Formats: sequence, C-alpha cells, structure tokens
Amino acid sequence: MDSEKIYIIQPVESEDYRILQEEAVALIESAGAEYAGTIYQNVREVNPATYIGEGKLAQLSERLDGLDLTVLFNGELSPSQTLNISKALGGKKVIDRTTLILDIFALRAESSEGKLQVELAQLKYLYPRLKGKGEALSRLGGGIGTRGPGETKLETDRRHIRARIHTLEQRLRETEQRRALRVERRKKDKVRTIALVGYTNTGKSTLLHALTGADVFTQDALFATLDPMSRAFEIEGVPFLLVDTVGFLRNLPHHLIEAFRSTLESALNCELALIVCDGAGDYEAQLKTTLETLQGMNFSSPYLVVMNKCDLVGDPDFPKEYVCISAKDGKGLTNLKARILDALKDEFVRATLYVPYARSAEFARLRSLLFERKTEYDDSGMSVEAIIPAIHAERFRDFRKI
Ligand SMILES: Nc1nc2c(ncn2[C@@H]2O[C@H](COP(=O)(O)OP(=O)(O)OP(=O)(O)O)[C@@H](O)[C@H]2O)c(=O)[nH]1
Ligand SMILES: [Mg+2]
Repeated sequence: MDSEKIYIIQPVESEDYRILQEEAVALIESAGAEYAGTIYQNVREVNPATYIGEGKLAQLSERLDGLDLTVLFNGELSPSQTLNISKALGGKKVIDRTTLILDIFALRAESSEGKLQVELAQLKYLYPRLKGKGEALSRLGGGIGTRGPGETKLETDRRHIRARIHTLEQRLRETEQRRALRVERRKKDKVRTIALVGYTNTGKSTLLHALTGADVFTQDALFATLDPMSRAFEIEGVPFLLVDTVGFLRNLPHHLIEAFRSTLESALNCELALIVCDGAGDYEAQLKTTLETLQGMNFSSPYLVVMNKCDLVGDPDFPKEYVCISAKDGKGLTNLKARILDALKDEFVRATLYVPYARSAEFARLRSLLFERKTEYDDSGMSVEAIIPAIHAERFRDFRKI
C-alpha cells in the first residue's frame, strides 16, 4: 500500500512558524507518511468557522483538487473547524497536530503501560470531539442516517468511551502504585538514579547506549523512545542507574503530557538529570521547552545541560557550564562522567578505612553499603579505599583513617 500523503496548512502566527513547519514534516515522516507540500497562511484574526480565511481555503481546494491527500493543520482545531475545512476542501481528510502526534505515539507504544497511556490520551482527545461531531452532523441535517440513528450511535459510542476511559484510568493507577513501590525500594538501595531528559531526537537513547552499552532503539525520528528504559553503569566503581525518557516537543498535547505524567515523574524522581540538547540545532528553544515542561512536573533535582552532536558543530560557543559531547563518537564522555560525579559529590564521601582483623565481623555487616575501590591486607588488618554514600558515612566513622 502506498503511504498516506500529507499536505500541511501552516498558520503564520509567531516568528517560529518555519521551525514548526519543519517539525511537522519530521512528524509526518515519523508517522510513516509522506510529506506532500505546505501552504502558509498569515492569521491576523482567527476565523471561528474555518480558522484560516475562506479565500485561502478556496485557493487550496483548487490546488489540491483531484489529489489523494490528507491535510494536516499544524495547530489545534475544534471539531467543527475540522469538519468545515474538510468540507471546503471537497471532503478531504483533515487532521490537526495533536491527532498526528497521538498517532505516532500509538505506533510506538510497546509496553502495556505505554499502550494504556496512549489509548487514554487518544480517547480523552476524541471524547469531546465526538459530541462536536454529533452536533455538526445534526446541523448538516438530512441525509440518511445522519440525524436520529447517527446521534444515537454517537451517544452509545460516547458511553462506551466514558467507560473505557474509566477502566484505563483505574488500570494506570494500579501500575502507578506498583511503580511507586519499586521507586521506594530503589531509594533504599544505594544506587543513585540519573535521568536522561530533553527534546525529542537530541540523542538521549544514543547516549544511554554510549554510557551503558545497552542495546537501545535509536532513530532519526521524533518520539523514537516512548517507554522509559533504564540500565546500570558505573563511574569509578560507583554504580548508577541511567533512565531514558520520552522526548519533549513544543506544544505537546496536554492530554499526552497528562497521560505520561506518572511515568515521567517517576523517572524524574532522580538524583541528577542530564538535559540533552542538540548542539547543532535550535538548542536554546529545546532547553526552554524542556525546562518549562519539567516545571510542570514537580521536578526539583539538580541537572546538567549536555550539548550533544558536537561533532556537527564547527566551533562550539556554548556557555561554559554546558557539557559538550558527541554520543555517537563517544567524544566528551570522560568529561561528562567527571561532571556527573562532581554534581553528585555531596552524595558520596571518599575515605580510606582501616579494619583490624578483630573487628572484621562487625565490618562484614556494613560492607555492602560502600563501594570498594582498593583493598590491601597487612599483619593486623585491612585497608580499604572506599566511596561511601553520604547517608551511611557516619556508620563507618570508627574505621576511618585520619
Ligand atoms: N551526528 C550525530 N548524530 C547523533 C549523535 N547522537 C545521536 N545522533 C543521531 O540523532 C538521532 C536521534 O538519536 P536518538 O538517540 O534516537 O534520540 P532521542 O533523544 O532518544 O530521540 P527520541 O527518543 O525520539 O526522543 C539518531 O539518528 C542518532 O544517530 C551525535 O553525537 N552526533
Ligand atoms: Mg530515544
């Protein structure tokens, strides 16, 4: 089957319309469809019926006449606007940006939780729209099956959807509780969590692979990663858990953020976040979007800003607190690791302990709390160079060498 061809209507409302248009092309390709062209339209005043002006629509209708295309309005439309634009374009299928993003998420969802989350977001988006469609259909008046039975069918559909939303919410709540327990357990462990967050397609999964060797899915596409995955890795013998997360995008549909909130919040419940940006892209806007999204998510952990894809940047000119890397070539990773340890330095104490043999039983009970770097034995005991989580440091006080 030929892939769906999509033509973009790009409203020109703010100065970043070109970037939004480029993103729409990337979204179309990420959804497995084909980009067919763009029409730009200055919107000084929104037309409540069709959003953009009717003159422009007539012009577009002529241009697209006879072509088998879907039209993407790169913004959010009300149900009746969708219907009116479709009518003006001779019945062409019309979708908006949210519908497209939800479609990509549906395509990518793999874990059962991810699937539940996407379905919930889709239904919540659809639900008020079905009502709109019903009204719009009855306003059309006439035509067999559009009014009475049509409405009834829609009412039944709406009841089903409401029930399904309820079930999904309940099942997600259960998953959340299980996850909360896991996070609790992890906190008791000595392993510290580092979360990879940032704009979509900046190289978060590539960095996870570079640091942990994990076999992860990376792709030059938007939203390649949906389900957070985590892998253990070590820096100087100290183990960490690195968690990958779903990427952000400006104007992400509200329902989507809501649906993914709990998964994200649990990943963001970390000791440190690495905010990954595409150093060769529009990194300032990426960072801004990311920080704004994080703000809405009770995020309060320390973070490092990581400029990735530095192999594509001739002469990097970033603020000096940013860490430059190329996850693909492995460049800058040693520095990144040092910066991670430095950012977490209050979490750990480096110490050399001396354990007389007479006290080895006592030490054995505590030993699993620390990370041993080097151990040497002499006639009366052993010397241990260790990194101790700060919360446990006090328990080793007696063993510490001055
Ligand atoms: N040139 C260059 N390309 C990179 C680098 N790191 C990642 N990429 C490419 O960027 C694209 C996106 O990488 P991913 O690791 O999938 O990005 P992501 O942030 O996980 O993306 P999402 O999961 O979609 O949010 C892939 O084509 C990578 O090969 C890098 O350091 N240099
Ligand atoms: Mg990814």
